[in-house]
Amino acid sequence: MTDPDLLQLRSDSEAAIGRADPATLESLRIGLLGKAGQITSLLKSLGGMEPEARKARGAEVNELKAAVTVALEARKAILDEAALSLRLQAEKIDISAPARPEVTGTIHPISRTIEEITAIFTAMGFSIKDGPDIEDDWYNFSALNIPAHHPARAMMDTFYLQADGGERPPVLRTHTSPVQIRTLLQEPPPIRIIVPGRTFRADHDATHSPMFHQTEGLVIGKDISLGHLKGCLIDFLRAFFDMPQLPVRFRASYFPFTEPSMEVDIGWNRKTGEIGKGSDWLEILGSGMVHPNVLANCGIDPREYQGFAFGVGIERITMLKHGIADLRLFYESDVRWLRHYGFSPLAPATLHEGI
Ligand code: 2NM
Repeated sequence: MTDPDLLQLRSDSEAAIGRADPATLESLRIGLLGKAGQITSLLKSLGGMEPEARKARGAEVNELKAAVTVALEARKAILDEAALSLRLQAEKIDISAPARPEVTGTIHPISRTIEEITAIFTAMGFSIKDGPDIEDDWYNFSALNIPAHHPARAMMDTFYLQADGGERPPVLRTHTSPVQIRTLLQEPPPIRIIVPGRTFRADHDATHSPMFHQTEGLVIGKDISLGHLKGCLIDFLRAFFDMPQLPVRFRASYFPFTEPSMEVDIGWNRKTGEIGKGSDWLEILGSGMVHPNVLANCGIDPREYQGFAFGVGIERITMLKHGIADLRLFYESDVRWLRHYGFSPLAPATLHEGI
């Protein structure tokens, strides 16, 4: 480059660029290389020149343009780098700072029991199902072989909802069995499910709550026997109470939806409340072979398929396992009670492997 004007422009530009902040840098770029920029105008002026002169002048102006472009890019890189390190500095995390005191919650004992029950049964190959809290009369009673005059349907036991004129009055489910019915209607056997969930009965005292929790189970296949029922429930109870030798007894009983039906008792000491010791028996769950009428109501041929079902009250077995005296405390949301009986969210369920 020989033209002193171009040399001057180059050194002035380079000096200004070298000091520029981001905004100034941009206006310098526009002033030099923008549509009406100085260097752009110089390039445009080449058009009116003689070929010889244009060639020499063009080389000079292009050299100027290249030098200014390099200077602009170099300055931009420096400014970007500075902005980044400023940001990194501002966003720096002091990993040596002491932790803020955390307020950790606890797992409610009901949730914990449901987790444990599902852990045990999923290890045995069961799947988990759920369904609506609001059912209708057919799913909750009729399909389960509970006839119209059965006392379980009485106004006293069941929360009936306003009927919309249809044939089937809506009710809050009194057990989770409607989900078993829905499954029997939807899926071909073999079936192996448990259904944990909320259930409702019009009943309220120290041992009954209008809302409580159940887990019911259902196994259907071509050759499921009472032996399977016994083995399954003995394994479950021994895993749940963490006692490989827990005494378990099956006692004949009656449910409309099973035949034969059996109440299941575990050994305990009535005086001390200790489970697994002593010579007394404590009723813990209900079970039986699914009644042929129930299978037929769901379109399954009872001559081809059979199976067993059972139901356990979550609150009840939670109270027994942890020595909780009053059912009502489960629902009071008293933080002191929850701190005492709740479980750490990080403590793993103890029974994942069954027994
Ligand atoms: C119990 C006791 C015995 C039961 C039966 C059924 C169904 F849908 F398969 F018929 N579900 N649950 C059952 C059987 C429930 O609870 C104490």
